[in-house]
Amino acid sequence: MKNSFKVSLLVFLVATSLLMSQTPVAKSSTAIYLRADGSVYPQDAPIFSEDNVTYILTANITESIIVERDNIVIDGFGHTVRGFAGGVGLNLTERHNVIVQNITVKLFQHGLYLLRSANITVSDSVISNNTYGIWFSLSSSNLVSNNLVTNNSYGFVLILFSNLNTIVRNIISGNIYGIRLDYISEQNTINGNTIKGNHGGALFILSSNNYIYHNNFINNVAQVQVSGEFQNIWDDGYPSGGNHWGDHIPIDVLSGPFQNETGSDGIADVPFMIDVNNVDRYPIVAPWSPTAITAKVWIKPDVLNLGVKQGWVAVYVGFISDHSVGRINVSETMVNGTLSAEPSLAVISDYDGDGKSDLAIRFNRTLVKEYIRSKGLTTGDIVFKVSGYLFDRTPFVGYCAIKIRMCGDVNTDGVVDLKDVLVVKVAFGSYPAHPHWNDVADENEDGQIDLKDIYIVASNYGQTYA
Ligand SMILES: [Ca+2]
Ligand SMILES: [Ca+2]
Ligand SMILES: [Ca+2]
Ligand SMILES: [Ca+2]
Repeated sequence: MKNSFKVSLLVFLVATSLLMSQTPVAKSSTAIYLRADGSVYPQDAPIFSEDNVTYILTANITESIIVERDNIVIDGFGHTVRGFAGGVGLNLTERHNVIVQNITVKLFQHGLYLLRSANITVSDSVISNNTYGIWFSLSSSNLVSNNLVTNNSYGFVLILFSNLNTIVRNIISGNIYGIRLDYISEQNTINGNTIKGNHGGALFILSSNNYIYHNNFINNVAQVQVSGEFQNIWDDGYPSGGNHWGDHIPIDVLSGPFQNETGSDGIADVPFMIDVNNVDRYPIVAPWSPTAITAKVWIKPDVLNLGVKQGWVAVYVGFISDHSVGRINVSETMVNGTLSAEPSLAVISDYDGDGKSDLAIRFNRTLVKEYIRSKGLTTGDIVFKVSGYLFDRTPFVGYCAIKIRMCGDVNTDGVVDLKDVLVVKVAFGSYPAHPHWNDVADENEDGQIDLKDIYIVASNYGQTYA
């Protein structure tokens, strides 16, 4: 009773202080702006961009970065954004499709601030000595991976309906609280992290249906606290397993989904109870290893016509290491953490002819197109991250860029005009083995270039795409 009262009081106090800190103040005189039009203000700020898509820090800075542009990459190039115990390091309010990588953000009130933000990726960065390392409010479908999050008051805060975020393979150490989920933040995945030496490893308030598995909880004063009767999912079933609980030395002489068969299996014989609603049924005995295998990835078609309705997008995966692609669990393989493969259509061949097998996996083209369109993209390059697991839970990841275009825009320059007609005209009458064959001219993808293709270009004539 005494303890639960203390926890409730603590929760109340912290919740009050969190809610009061909702709106960070950044002084405009100490901020660098990445403007919606692509420009950087002030002009002499040490942030360089050649294409207004990738922004590179060329020096350490002591200003906040206020991001007003979507669909960009901010690469710190190893540099530091340093505050003075107040303000916001990177303000990503209402941003979409922003990648932040290779940056150190320290000594701010909010290191990275997400409010009504989606599809933000934060990776390969150091987030340290902030009050709130990464703050998510009303922000969903973001990815935070491979970061060192250390010595903050709170490493992560997900609050106010921040759902479907993925926190994966981070080292979260030396914070007062490693991760805090609060006020109806649900269906977040916390996977493959090492959560070590924090006062509280993870704190869940008014939040349920989050997936927490394959993390290492080591030497936190309180590994996990859950307030009230909220249920979260603490394992990935059998034999995939749950989390490694460093302070819990498990007995492992039995195996099987009910742990009633003879023989050890790397899964504790007894579940790990956080409370009655929060049980890791299959704690893993050894620490989870977060190292992902690097995959080579190719995608076909490599110019994807968003106007074509039917068919598949084929993804080919090969490994540089000695791992076998035959060990890939196809049903868990994803594009950009969102799109699932069609497991029945996987085939092994040697796609690039290097003597090592590659796995071909198919993704429903309509779903791929919907995904791309949901990001507001119609023309240009898109990077697909292909990731998944081998059957032994070893993760793999690889990347591939393809071009996308709309119907009629054969040369992918964002406008349907005479140039597109000419490309089709040059290839007119051809088929795949023909010397004049050009697959981008085959608008309807029926294996021949004829009047139907001319018709599609003509009927889209004059269209422009952003
Ligand atoms: Ca066992
Ligand atoms: Ca190969
Ligand atoms: Ca064109
Ligand atoms: Ca055709």
